[in-house]
Amino acid sequence: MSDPNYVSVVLPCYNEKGNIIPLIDAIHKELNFCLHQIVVVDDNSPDGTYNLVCEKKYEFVKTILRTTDPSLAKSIRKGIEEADGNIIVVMDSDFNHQPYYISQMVKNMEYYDCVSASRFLYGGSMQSRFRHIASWLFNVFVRVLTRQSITDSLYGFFSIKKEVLQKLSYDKIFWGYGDYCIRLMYYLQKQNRTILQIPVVNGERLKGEGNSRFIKVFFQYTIETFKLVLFG
Ligand SMILES: Nc1nc2c(ncn2[C@@H]2O[C@H](COP(=O)(O)OP(=O)(O)OP(=O)(O)O)[C@@H](O)[C@H]2O)c(=O)[nH]1
Ligand SMILES: [Mg+2]
Repeated sequence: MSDPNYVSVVLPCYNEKGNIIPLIDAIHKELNFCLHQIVVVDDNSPDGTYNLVCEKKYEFVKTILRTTDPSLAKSIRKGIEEADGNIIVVMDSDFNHQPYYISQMVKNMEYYDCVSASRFLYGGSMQSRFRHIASWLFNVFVRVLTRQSITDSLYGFFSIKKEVLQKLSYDKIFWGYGDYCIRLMYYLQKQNRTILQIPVVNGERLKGEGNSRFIKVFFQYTIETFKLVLFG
């Protein structure tokens, strides 16, 4: 804990057996300039993701198996709580969030409380035109409603100081799916935290199937954004 650059990368995963090992290796390589740890939080994936990671016996990987109450956001919370680092990186486990960006995120933590990846800054992008436009529009909606300025509150790829996270109420943020990120960015901006946004290109999922709940989650995210603004 005393090293100012001890980075914990939290990887929530569900059925990512084809992605998790190449991702761990890529992150380990990317962070070779600093002390780091990877925290894998698996929601009891039927495809054996958890055992696959355990079998590797990486000394820099902490593995957490959740067996009740599956939830992306609750997995991330668990990973944060179990992380030993003072800088936390949160990212997906399927290469949609590219490991290439982690080092510039971590290096900028010297100057900022949080570094947030954005697909909607000049230089950022996403392959699917439909998802790109829908996510952009939704982010505009969030900005108008909250009167805040982060350009991508949905992406869920960021680094943050643990001490900054600890000043927030985890119970108010970490539940549900990707909507936790809207709440996290909202409360960080309310506390006037310094946030650097960096443009990122969304990566291709390496293996397996992602979730196809795109329309459904947007409906849920809309309700959650209204609740956030109305009731804090
Ligand atoms: N622990 C945990 N992880 C989850 C859960 N659902 C999804 N994940 C992980 O969260 C990340 C994002 O989920 P995806 O299914 O890739 O969602 P997506 O990126 O919108 O979908 P694709 O574009 O199709 O990849 C991935 O790393 C998943 O493995 C869950 O219920 N629990
Ligand atoms: Mg994905």
